[in-house]
Amino acid sequence: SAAKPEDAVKYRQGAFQVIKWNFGPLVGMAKGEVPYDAAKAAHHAELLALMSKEPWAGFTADSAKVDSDTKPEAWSQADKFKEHQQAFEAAADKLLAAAKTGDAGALKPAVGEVGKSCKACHDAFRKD
Ligand code: ASC
Repeated sequence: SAAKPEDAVKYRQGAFQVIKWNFGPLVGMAKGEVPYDAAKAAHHAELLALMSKEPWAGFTADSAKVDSDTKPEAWSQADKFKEHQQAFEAAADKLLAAAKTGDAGALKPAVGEVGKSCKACHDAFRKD
């Protein structure tokens, strides 16, 4: 890749920030801490589903040597890392479908599944 390894790290970190920024309000609605708003839920879920596909481009081979929050296993166990990526993307797609129904009750379990996929990948591949 032509991208500098440090820029690849910044790219994936930026993507995760956008993901976090949009997942937060969905968690708030699922917990009842923020009033349910179908339009806002759909907006955040759209961005989450789109951005769920994006951080992976920043895990370039040569960025493995840049110190970051990512464990070396993300590269040495690439198949497993990919499975986690795909699980997250699938959960984000399901959350988008749930948000589009406009049914507040559908949001909570779908948000829970996304959160589980975040945590599973962090447990395996993110430094603590
Ligand atoms: C978040 C966030 C995560 C996930 C995870 C879910 O809001 O920043 O990394 O949810 O905590 O278990």
